[in-house]
Amino acid sequence: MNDLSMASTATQKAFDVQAIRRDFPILSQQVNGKPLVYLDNGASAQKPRSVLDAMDRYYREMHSNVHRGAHTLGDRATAAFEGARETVRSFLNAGSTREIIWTKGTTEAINLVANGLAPKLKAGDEILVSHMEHHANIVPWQMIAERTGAKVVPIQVTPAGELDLESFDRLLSDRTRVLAITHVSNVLGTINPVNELVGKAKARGVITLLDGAQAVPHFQPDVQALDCDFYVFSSHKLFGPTGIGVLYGKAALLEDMPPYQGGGEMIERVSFERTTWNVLPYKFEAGTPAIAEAVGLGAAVDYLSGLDRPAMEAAENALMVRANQLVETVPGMSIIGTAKQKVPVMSFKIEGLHPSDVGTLLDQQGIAIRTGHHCAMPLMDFYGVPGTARASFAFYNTLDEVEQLFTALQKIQRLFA
Ligand code: C6P
Repeated sequence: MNDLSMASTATQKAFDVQAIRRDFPILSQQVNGKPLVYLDNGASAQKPRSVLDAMDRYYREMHSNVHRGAHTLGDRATAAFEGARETVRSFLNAGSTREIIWTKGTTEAINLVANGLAPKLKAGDEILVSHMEHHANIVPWQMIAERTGAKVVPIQVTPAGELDLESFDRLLSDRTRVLAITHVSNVLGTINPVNELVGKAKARGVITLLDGAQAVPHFQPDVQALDCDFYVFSSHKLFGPTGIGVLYGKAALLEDMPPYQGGGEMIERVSFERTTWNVLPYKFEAGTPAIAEAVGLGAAVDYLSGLDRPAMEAAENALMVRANQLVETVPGMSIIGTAKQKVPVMSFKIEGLHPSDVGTLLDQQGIAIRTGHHCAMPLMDFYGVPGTARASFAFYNTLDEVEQLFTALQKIQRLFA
């Protein structure tokens, strides 16, 4: 073991990853006769017992509809639901729970904002995105562009997978109305310099949206310090349940936007002559919400808050360091995305092997990764590949699992490349 990997082992011990793993029941199973090595956290992360228990307890002891019932269960459900909103507000350091809107996930949150901003857009306006966006932060804007005559303009990336800041400076202009950009790339792991981007955009009066789907599982954003107008993420990547996500938006902008969907809950008063909207955040929450899921997300945030965050980030970094060291042990393997600032996400290809075959062969050894275009086709086109294999790590992964991944890749390369 060299100095770096000894330091990595020490970091993992300090973090006590084995104790953490015991909080995640799903991790202790066998898959295809081998202990599960779950390295598909970027697609969806696993849930700690406290999340499962919170949702179970919610259904056993307090389920009812929220904001409606004149009875005790209704009050309990509402308190749990709104308590989760406060937990998320605090996690993001938003100024008010009025600025925390529940959505189905990142995708719905971006669609909501794109639709809400449509009345502000006209022919000739530009919406700046980047070449490394997930489709969820491209397609909704294209749909709005089609409706309004605005144009979606991509900021270039460099071959290393960093945002090309010269391209950004060149493209940010008087025509730019919206900057919608990912905080962290799901394919490359790149952490974008969002403070700088938002600062420059704001100086020109541009509305800013940050896609935090891949950021929040690794670090805690502060939306007031970022000063972005919107910040969005999904619960299921943040160790919470599926079916719920968050839109943070500055109250003044949200007030100014029309509702996204109509129905119950989002109204103040309905008549056939004139219907008026509810106050924030309910104006954007038509229909019965995902109550148990909100409770589960609140429990996930509480779980994360209980961890030693700096130790967690150091442990994740140690996984990435070790993975990078091992790349040269697999002949023909190369990494796509070598930005200086990265979360532990490793997209790779191996000469002579199709990514989907790599995924299938790893699965036979109990190792779960993701393969394909990762809903980032423009980025695949940029690198001239149909897809990549991607191992995405979470704080509950171990150095031993990194070693297992590479031992398996070496074997696959020897037998099949
Ligand atoms: N990326 C991945 O394997 P939803 O599906 O709404 O929860 O999240 C969409 C989304 C938006 N932005 C980014 C940066 C994302 O990574 C994702 C989801 C998963 O990379 C599934 S495609």
